[in-house]
Amino acid sequence: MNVFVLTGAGISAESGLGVFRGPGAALWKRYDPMQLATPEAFARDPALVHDFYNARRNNLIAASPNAAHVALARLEAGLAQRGDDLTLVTQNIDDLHERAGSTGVIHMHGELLKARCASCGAVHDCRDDLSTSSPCDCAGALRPHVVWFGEAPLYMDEIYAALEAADLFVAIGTSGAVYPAAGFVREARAKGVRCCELNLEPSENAAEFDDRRYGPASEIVPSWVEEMLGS
Ligand code: BV8
Ligand code: ZN
Repeated sequence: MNVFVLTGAGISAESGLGVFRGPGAALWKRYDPMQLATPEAFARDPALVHDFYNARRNNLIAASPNAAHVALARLEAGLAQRGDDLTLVTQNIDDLHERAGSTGVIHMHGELLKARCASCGAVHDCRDDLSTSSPCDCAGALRPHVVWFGEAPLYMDEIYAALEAADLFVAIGTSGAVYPAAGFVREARAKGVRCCELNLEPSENAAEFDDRRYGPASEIVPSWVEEMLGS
């Protein structure tokens, strides 16, 4: 059995990381992610965009994975033990899945703890604040290694291959507002794959799901994983 899980900001909400929409979005008092997560914003005011990501990076470093992240790591190990497979694709740029023990996490929107050189394209680990004077070894300027609105998401070939092979599609903590991620459920449905939504409240594409469970991820994801591994 091949399980495809797509996670969004909601799975990290109870770890104290901001969500973009819906309950908890008020966390972004000082910054509007929709305005700042764009190449245009970075070109216009790189220092402000660096501040936005520096604040999130420091918040992430102080945060911890929650029971939902831990449950998905348990699911990966449990499925592998019985010869089944989990593909975990996340829209999130945090490393909480990895810190909870998940491996091979596909970060389609990039990673907050990495920086990319605008000149040579090199990707560096990054746990410190970035600024307009953060040079790469090649002396080029560094930007967050993050996919902004209008930029191409990463690993799309790998993602569509995993979608093609999936027997079960599960979306966790995502509003279904951002494409192409929001379209994955339609790809899965078109192949007759069973689709399940785990969220605090119905997402924009809730109607596309066969099975819908609502509640905080830290509660509904562990119970769903227990069911999956018990089955
Ligand atoms: C692209 C990184 C093309 C930055 C992000 C149709 C097709 C293709 C593109 C488009 C299209 N229509 C529009 C577009 C353009 C755009 C788009 O989708 N715009 C939207 C606003 C309409 N898409 C793009 O620009 C994408 N690029 O398509 O390029 C292309 C292709 C090839 C070649 C060249 C170009 C790129 C989008 C990526 C943008 N970057 N993140 C950063 O993080 O700063 S997206 C950003 O939104 C985050 O990654 C976030 O995760 C993501 C999606 O949001 P969600 O994860 O769903 O989170 P959200 O806050 O929305 O919702 C939270 C959910 O959690 C809610 O449902 C809530 O109920 C739930 N929740 C809250 N608390 C809990 C909870 N659930 C459980 N428990 C809780 N406790
Ligand atoms: Zn460089």
